[in-house]
Amino acid sequence: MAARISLTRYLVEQQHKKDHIPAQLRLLLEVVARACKSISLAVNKGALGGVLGAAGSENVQGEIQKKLDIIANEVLIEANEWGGHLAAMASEEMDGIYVVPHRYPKGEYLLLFDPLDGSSNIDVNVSIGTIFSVLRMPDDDRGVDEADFLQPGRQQVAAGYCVFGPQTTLVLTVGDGVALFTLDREQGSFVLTEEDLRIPADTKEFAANMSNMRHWDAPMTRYIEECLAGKDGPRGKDFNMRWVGSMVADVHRILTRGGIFLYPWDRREPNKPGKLRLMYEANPMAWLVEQAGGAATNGRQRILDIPPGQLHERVSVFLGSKHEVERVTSYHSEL
Ligand code: P6P
Repeated sequence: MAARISLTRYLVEQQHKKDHIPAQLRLLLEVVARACKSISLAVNKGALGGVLGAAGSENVQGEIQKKLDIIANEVLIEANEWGGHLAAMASEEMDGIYVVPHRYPKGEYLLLFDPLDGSSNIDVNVSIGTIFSVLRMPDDDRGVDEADFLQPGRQQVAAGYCVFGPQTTLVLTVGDGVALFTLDREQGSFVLTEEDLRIPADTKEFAANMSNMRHWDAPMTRYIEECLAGKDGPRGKDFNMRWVGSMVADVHRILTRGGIFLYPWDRREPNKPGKLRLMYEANPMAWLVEQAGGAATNGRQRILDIPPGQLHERVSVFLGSKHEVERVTSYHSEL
């Protein structure tokens, strides 16, 4: 049996390979992975840990916070604030940025996260996860503020997610492909189980919340109707549909076997470009997908090129198998 490569060894080897990961970034990623292990333990306790149900508060998005949303957010803050690798953090669960307190050393990185994506699935034991994105602090000495976070996704230096499902898996890119690690609970460490995930350019599987169909605009409706028409329709093949309601679970399936994930603008809230958040959901997932040979757009442009206007802004998301993303994007440009 091949030697089991731990996350630590993988990161050290990436660090030595063309000096690809500075030591501070390696430390950051190991700390985030350790925090994900702690979150996984809390998630796995479920009702036995008293962590299910609502927390009795709302987040900046106006969404009901679950107890585990807050627990996961606190775990990530406490794990990362003292190490000297970060200047600040931003989270779906916090209105403003969290600047590393003066009592701790500051580093050159910014960490953004959705601490527990898919919260609506927590109480029904369906896969959920943590999504994270790492940016570098701009080179200036004016201190850190929200504006430092507003960098396009192509500026990321690392991105990943952890799925808390039948296995606990960590998926990570530092710009050299996409690696998959599976948590070995006996060892208590993440072990490399796939070192170069690739998304097939074609697929027969789409992920969309079909209950929103009557609210979609024409390009999205056209794309889905053609899929539904199957082999007798313009696509000449039958499609399957999957929708977990957790972006991490749907994206993990796509990174593992291909597919296209679609969460478009819809007319229920016409002033919002979409439901998903650019900075800590779409950007990290878009980079992972591109690093695995897929594509990610907002229907008009590459997600990673979108200049952020605000920390919690939303975006339409079409990501996955390259040829399918190109097709649905071309339908938008025909408008
Ligand atoms: P809907 C979870 O709340 C989330 O942000 C993503 O993880 C998921 O893909 C999407 O929303 C599900 O949205 O409208 O189907 O509940």
